[in-house]
Amino acid sequence: RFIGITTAPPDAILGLTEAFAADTNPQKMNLSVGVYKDASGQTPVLKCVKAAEKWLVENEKTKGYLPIDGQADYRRHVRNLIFGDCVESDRVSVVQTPGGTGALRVAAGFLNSQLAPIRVWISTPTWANHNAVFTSEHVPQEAYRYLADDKKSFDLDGMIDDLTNNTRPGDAVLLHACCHNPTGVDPTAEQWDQIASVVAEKRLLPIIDFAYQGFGNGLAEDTVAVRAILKVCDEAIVCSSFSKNFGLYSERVGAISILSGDAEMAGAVQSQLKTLVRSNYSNPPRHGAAVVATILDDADLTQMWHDELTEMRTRIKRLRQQFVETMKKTGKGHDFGFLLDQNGMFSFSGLNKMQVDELKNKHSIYIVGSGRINVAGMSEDRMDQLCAAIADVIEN
Ligand code: PLP
Ligand code: TYF
Repeated sequence: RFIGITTAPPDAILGLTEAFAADTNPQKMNLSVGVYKDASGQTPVLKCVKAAEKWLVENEKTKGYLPIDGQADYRRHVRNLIFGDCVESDRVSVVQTPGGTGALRVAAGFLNSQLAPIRVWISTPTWANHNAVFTSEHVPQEAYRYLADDKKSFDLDGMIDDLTNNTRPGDAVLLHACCHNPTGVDPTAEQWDQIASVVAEKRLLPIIDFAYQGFGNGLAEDTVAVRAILKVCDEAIVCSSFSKNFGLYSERVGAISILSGDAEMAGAVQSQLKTLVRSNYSNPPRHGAAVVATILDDADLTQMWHDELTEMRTRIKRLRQQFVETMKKTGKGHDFGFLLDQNGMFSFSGLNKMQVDELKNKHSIYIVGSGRINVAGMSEDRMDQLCAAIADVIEN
């Protein structure tokens, strides 16, 4: 019966970590998957998380099932983090999901079950899993221009042109709220206003992927895209992930929030989201969301989180700076100054597939095939080694 089953290709990003693990070179470096590392090369458990977990161990009363749509406290905190006072809270349906991927999958299911036929417009390039998630829910996809031909800057005119002239009213558009994956290239506040007005004019349904809140310019600052959209649209979907900003990657903490025109519609939407969840994973995991809610319920722990998030964000910015300076010092006129305008964990290096392969095969340095580097995985101590290797593959 299983005889005709062929082997599926590995995930383009997570597959590299398998290859990295098998590499015996002690000098190896993994700058592929988007995981933050501190100065000692560890992906630490945040102190605020440890404190919340300690409290939970002593005070948690049950491991019984959560409601289908998740823990109420957590959902309230998510609504505040994303929307603040921008909208009436009874117009927002929030459902706790297993990570941001779970949120995207529920969003895709919602499009398929409630809004079909509907197409979704996705940036070129994007996180590869975006296409996979919408394909799984049979949502047809189209591509809008995003990265300019120089591979360094934002193609505002191309994006506006595609959304204005190529979409049909009623289509959905997937937007990266900040820290665009894989390019690190984000629109400015003014550009977001321009994008939002096209979205509203064409009656597109915005789906905002919010996986890096706090990694760009700050928790509140990074809501710039959400605020621009809310000013002009009365319906929107936001898919949040707390994998990066709480360092809770493996605990699978996320949420889908859907803004509706009024409270009655929001109630109907919430009920449909619960139907989708029930036949999928039934109800979400408790622990990660309980940690987030415990932190956000407590002023001291919240302050500790803000400080730790700021430390991660500023460390990444410092690493960008150090990388650019060290590349310059390799002496061959390598100017990576464009990295300083980019946000978040990732940057497009401009390295081609051959150079990426050589970096792996000759230097045991792993970056994604597209040339995407996880800046958050660099280390001060090994910056010379990294830059010498990159200079070597560029010059060959
Ligand atoms: N969306 C983007 C753009 C991402 O980079 C990621 C990656 O982690 C996710 C969503 C999903 O995050 P999670 O690990 O919470 O599923
Ligand atoms: O882009 C990244 O590296 C992160 C982590 O299938 C990730 O978003 C990568 C691939 C994947 C799931 C998560």
